[in-house]
Amino acid sequence: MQSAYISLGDLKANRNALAEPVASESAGGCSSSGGAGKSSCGSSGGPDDMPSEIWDKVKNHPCYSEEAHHHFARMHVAVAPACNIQCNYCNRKYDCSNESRPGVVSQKLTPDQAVKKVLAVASEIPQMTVLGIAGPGDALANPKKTFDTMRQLTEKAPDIKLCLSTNGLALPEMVDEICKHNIDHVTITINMVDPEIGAKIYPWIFWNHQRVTGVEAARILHEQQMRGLEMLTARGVLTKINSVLIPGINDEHLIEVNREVKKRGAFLHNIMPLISEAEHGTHFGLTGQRGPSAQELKAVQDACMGGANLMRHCRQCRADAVGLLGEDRSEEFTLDKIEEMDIVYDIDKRRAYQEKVEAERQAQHQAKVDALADALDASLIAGQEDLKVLVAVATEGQGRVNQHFGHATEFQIFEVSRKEALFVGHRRVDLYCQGGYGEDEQLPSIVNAINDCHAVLVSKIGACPRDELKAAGIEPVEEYAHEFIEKAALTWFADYCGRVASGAIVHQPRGDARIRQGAVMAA
Ligand code: CLF
Ligand code: SF4
Repeated sequence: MQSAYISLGDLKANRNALAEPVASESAGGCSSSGGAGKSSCGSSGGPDDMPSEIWDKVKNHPCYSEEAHHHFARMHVAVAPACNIQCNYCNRKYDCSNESRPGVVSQKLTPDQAVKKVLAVASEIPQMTVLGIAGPGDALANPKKTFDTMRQLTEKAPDIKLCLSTNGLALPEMVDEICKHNIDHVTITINMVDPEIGAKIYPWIFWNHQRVTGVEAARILHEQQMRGLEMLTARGVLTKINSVLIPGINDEHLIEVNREVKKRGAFLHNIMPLISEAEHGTHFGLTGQRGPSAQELKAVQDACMGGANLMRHCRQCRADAVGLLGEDRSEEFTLDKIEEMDIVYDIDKRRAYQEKVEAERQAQHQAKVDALADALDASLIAGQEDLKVLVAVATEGQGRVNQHFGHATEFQIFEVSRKEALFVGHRRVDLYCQGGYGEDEQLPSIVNAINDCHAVLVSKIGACPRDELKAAGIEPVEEYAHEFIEKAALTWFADYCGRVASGAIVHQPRGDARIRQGAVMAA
C-alpha cells in the first residue's frame, strides 16, 4: 500500500494562513459582494448568506447549491467532441475527465438533436432546471456547436438555466459570446497556478495553430484561465472551479489554487478526486499514479475552508447525464426513444411543479434548523462539544432517508457535530441487493467505502448486512426512515452523545475509506 502524500500537519498550518480572508480584487460574484470569508456562502449557503440576485441564480441549480441537489435535476448534452489540450488523466476515447468519471462514453449529438432532447427531458422531468455542456471534449473548443445549442434553448426553453464547463484555454476570447447567450454559470477546471506543477499534468496544448509543450504550455493555460476567470467575475457570471486532486502532484498546491481563485471572484471550488486505473488507458492510469483516499480528499477540502467556498457534492457526471446528481436517467432519453415521445414543453406546468419542489426544499431546511437545537443540547450534556462524526445516508432524493441499504449505489456522507450536519461527499458502491437476494461478496467493498463513518442511516436493512456492519463498528440505523436527512443525522447524533454520556458506549475514532475507482455505477 502506498503511503499518504499529504501531511495533515502541513495542511493545518496552511489552514491557519487561510483563516484571514483574502481581499477581493474583482467586482461581482458572491465572494466580493457580501460573501467574502463566509464559509457558508456557497454550495451549503442559503438565502441569508448571499445577495438575493445571487440566491436567485443558485437556489435551484443542483451543483451550485448543496440543498438544491437533493431536489432539482440537471442534464448535459454531448455536443462538444473536440478538445484543445491534453490532460494526463484523460483518454480521448472517453468523455472529458474534468467533469466526468474516466472511462465513460456519451452519445454525441448535433445541436438540433440536443435541443430536441432537452425539450423531451424538460417535459418528462419538470424539476430539471439546468442544461450544461460539459464535453465530451471541451465546450469552448467547439464554439459553434455549443453556442448554437445555447441560442436555440434561450428561445425554446427560456426557464432553463444555461451552464458550461471548460478547461479555460479559449475562455477569454469567448466571454462576450457567453454573456450574449445568458450563460450564467461557468465551470473552469484549474488544477494549478504554478506552471512547473502544470507541466506534470498537461503534456501539451494546441495554441495558435500549433502544439506547445512543457512548462510553456502550462504557463499559457494558466494565464488564460486566470484572465478568463477575472473577466467572467467582472461580467457577473457565477464561476465554479473544478480541481482534480492528484496525490503527490497538486494536493497541497490546491490550497494555493483556492486562494488565487477566491481573489479573482470564484463562487465555488470543487475539489474532486483523481480517478485513475490502468484500464482507462490514461497516462496517469498506465504509470500507476493513484487517486486520493477519502481522508486525503477531505483533508485538502477542510484545509481550504475559509477560502473560496467549497462544493463537496459533485458526482463527476457523464457528458450526457440526466437527472438528479447521483442518479443517471440518460438511458431513458436515447435518440430513438425521443423519436417516439410525445414532447409537450409546458412552462406553466413546469413552474407549478418547481414551486412544489421548492416548498419541499424549504421544509428540509427548516427541519435542519429545528434539529440543530436538540443536537446542541445533547452534545453539551454529554460533554462532547467538539465531537464530529461521519454518517452515511441511503437516499433516493427529496432530501430524505428513503432508500433500502441493499438498493443503494451510493451513500451520501454527512459530518455531524453540534453545529451542523454538513454534506462532505458521497461514496459509490456496488449494489448489495441483486434481484431479490443479498450479494454477500459486495459487503466488504461497501464497508470499505464507508469505513470512516460511525453510522449508516437507511430506510431498511436486512439481517445479514446489519450484523456485518455492526461487526465492522458501523451502526445500522432504520429509526429515521423517510425523515429529512439533516434532521435524522442530527437527531441520531444527539442520541449518540447521550449514549456516550451515560457510559452505554465509548466513542471510538474510525479509519479511512476507499474512493471507488470503477468508471460506471453498478446496474
Ligand atoms: Fe453540468 Fe457542471 Fe453545469 Fe453542473 S455538472 S456543467 S456545473 S450542470 Fe455538477 Fe456534475 Fe459535478 Fe459538474 S455534479 S460534474 S459539478
Ligand atoms: Fe480530456 Fe477534458 Fe482534459 Fe480535454 S480538457 S484532455 S477532454 S480531460
